[in-house]
Formats: sequence, C-alpha cells, structure tokens
Amino acid sequence: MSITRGVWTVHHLAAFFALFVILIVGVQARPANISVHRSKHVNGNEDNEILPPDHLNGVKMEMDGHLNKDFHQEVFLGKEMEEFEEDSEPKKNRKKLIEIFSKVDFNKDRSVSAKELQRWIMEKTEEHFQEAVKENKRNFHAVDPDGNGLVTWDEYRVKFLASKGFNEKEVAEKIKNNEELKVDEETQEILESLKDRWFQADNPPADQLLNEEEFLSFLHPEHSRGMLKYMVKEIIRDLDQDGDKQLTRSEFISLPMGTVENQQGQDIDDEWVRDRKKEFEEVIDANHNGIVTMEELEEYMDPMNEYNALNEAKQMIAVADENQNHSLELEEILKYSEYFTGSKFMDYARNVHEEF
Ligand SMILES: *[C@@H]1O[C@H](CO)[C@@H](O)[C@H](O)[C@H]1NC(C)=O
Ligand SMILES: *[C@@H]1O[C@H](CO)[C@@H](O)[C@H](O)[C@H]1NC(C)=O
Ligand SMILES: [Ca+2]
Ligand SMILES: [Ca+2]
Ligand SMILES: [Ca+2]
Ligand SMILES: [Ca+2]
Repeated sequence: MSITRGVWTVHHLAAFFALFVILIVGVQARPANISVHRSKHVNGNEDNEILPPDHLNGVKMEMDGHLNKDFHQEVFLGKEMEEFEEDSEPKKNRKKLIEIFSKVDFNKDRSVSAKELQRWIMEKTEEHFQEAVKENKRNFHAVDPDGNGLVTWDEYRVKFLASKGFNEKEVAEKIKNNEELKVDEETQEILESLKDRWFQADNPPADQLLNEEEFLSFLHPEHSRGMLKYMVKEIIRDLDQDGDKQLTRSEFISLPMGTVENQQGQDIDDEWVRDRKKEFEEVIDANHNGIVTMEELEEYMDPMNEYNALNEAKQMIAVADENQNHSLELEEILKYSEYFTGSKFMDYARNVHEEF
C-alpha cells in the first residue's frame, strides 16, 4: 500500500513538474511586454545605443512584428511623451493637456476636428523624426571616433562586439588580421542580420561605408523609403508561413514560428490575437480582400502617410467623442486623458470651465 502510494507521489511530482514546465514555457512564449520595451526606450536606450531599436516612436509596428500599443499616445504627445511619464502630478499633467488641446484646436473654436487632429499628428510625427536625427548624431560620433564622417562595417562590428562584452582591442586586432572570430551562435545570428541591414542602408556606391545619414536609416528605417521597404520585407518573412510573400489573417495572428510551443501559451495570448485580428481586418488590409500584401503593409507602416494620420485622428476622436459630434471638446479629452496621455487625472470633470 505504502509502495503504491509512493509511486503515486512520484507520478504526481512528475505531473506537477510537467505542468510547471508548460507554464514557464507558456509565459516565455508570450509576446514581448510592450511596457518593458517602452520604459527602455524612454530612458534613452542607454545600453546598446548603437543597435537598431525594436521600438520606433510614431511607427505603427515594431521591428519584431508586434503592434505598437503606444502609437496613439506617441503621435498625440510628440516629444513631450517623456514629460508625461516622468512627472506624474495630475494637476500639472492636466494643465499640459489643456495647453495641448488649445494648440490642436487650430481655428480656436474650442472643438478639435479630424482635420485639425490630422495636422497635429503629422507635426508630432515630425518631432519624433527630429528627435531620432538628434540622437543619431550622438550615436554616430560613438561609432566614428576619428570623426571623418564615415564608418566601415568592420568598425561598427568591433563596436557592436565590444557592447556585447568582447574585448574591443582583441576583436579589432583579429578583424585586421583576418583571423576567425569565436562568437556564440546567437551573437553570430545578430551580426549576420545587422550586416544585411548595413548593406541595405549603404546607398550607391556600395563601399560598405555609412555616412551619418545612411547610419540614421540603418538605425531608423522609417527615415528612408528603401529601408522601410526592407523592414516590411523582414516582418513579412518572419510571419509568412507558406512563402508567398503576403500575409493571410491567420498568418498575421500566429506568433512568429518557434515562439509558441503549446496550446496553453496560445490561449494566454487571446487578447494579443484579438487586437491583431482587428487591426488586420480594419486597417492593414486596406482593400479588405483578406490578404495583406507588401504594399499594404508598407502603406500602413509609413509614418509620413497623411491618409493614415487622418484615419488615426478619426479613430482617436471616436474613442472619446461622447456627444457624437465627430469632434473633440476639452471635456472629452480630459475625461479620456489616460487614453491620450497615459496618465489619469482624478478630477477631470470639475472646474473645466474655470480654465477659460
Ligand atoms: C508588463 O511589465 C510591466 C512592468 O514590468 C508590468 O507592470 C505589466 O503588468 C506587464 N504587462 C503585461 C501585460 O504583462
Ligand atoms: C460639438 O459639441 C459641442 C458641445 O455641444 C459644441 O460646442 C461644438 O461646437 C460641437 N462641434 C461641432 C464641430 O459640431
Ligand atoms: Ca477647432
Ligand atoms: Ca503567406
Ligand atoms: Ca489586401
Ligand atoms: Ca465631441
């Protein structure tokens, strides 16, 4: 009897262990936590600032194919985004939001129309562009220490490996002497994808040298048509299961291959799937034929597309337009402050009219 019981205990343990493993795998299989990405980015990418970021402010999709959850806040706040995060005093934030409202309301009729919001979104997107240009200036200096305005692939490769903990001098020496570099498989894979990207960012003549502008498009594909196309190609490659270079809805809502190993993992991601399905059907698949082509995805991702900006403006208005007049009044924006700015103000309804 006691032996039988002992055997059962072992079985139970095994079952518990298996369940434990499944849960761990399931959790790891979840799409990257966007707020982790975001805080990393807001803090200015201190580590690895010479690597292309996964998250691009003001671009609807991240490099790894995830939807940018903060997109509407990014294009509403522009470079002031970080201010709303750091200083969380509701009263100050409320005041700032009121200021923003009066700027968006271009014709000063105390009501924000879709056209006004579209114009604002384009302005704020431009701000993110300018921020990237500024940041790139700093990053470019870091990879171009002799300051001749050009960086070779080998120079960059040394800096990249140094950022991964390799000895910079040793690596530089080895590359100079054409010796083999011993790097682990994961680093090797990253190197190869960086190299492809490097060549892609290198405008003719193909001399493997990047100037500051080319380096900007290397880090920020949204700044060049060619690199944006390249980014779209990579995303489609990662999601496309039958190799026809376009995406069906089911390809789009499946996690990239190898990230989900079991049904439990998939179930946890129901919300993720729901959001993607909606985005696919309502926005990305512009002609609604059930297929997303490279061209459709490229249109969707292009931050300078005015039609997208108008669409975004209409969506934002629809979220907060309580009196259904297709425009936003101050009360509506304050009430939905969390949606627009990411921070909540308790007393939104009180004293709104005092501000005027
Ligand atoms: C993402 O991470 C943040 C901070 O680590 C946490 O507060 C939040 O709950 C996480 N969100 C999800 C969906 O896991
Ligand atoms: C929207 O409604 C508000 C409040 O009723 C009004 O003051 C405003 O003029 C309206 N705007 C438009 C464009 O209809
Ligand atoms: Ca107006
Ligand atoms: Ca396909
Ligand atoms: Ca289509
Ligand atoms: Ca309204």
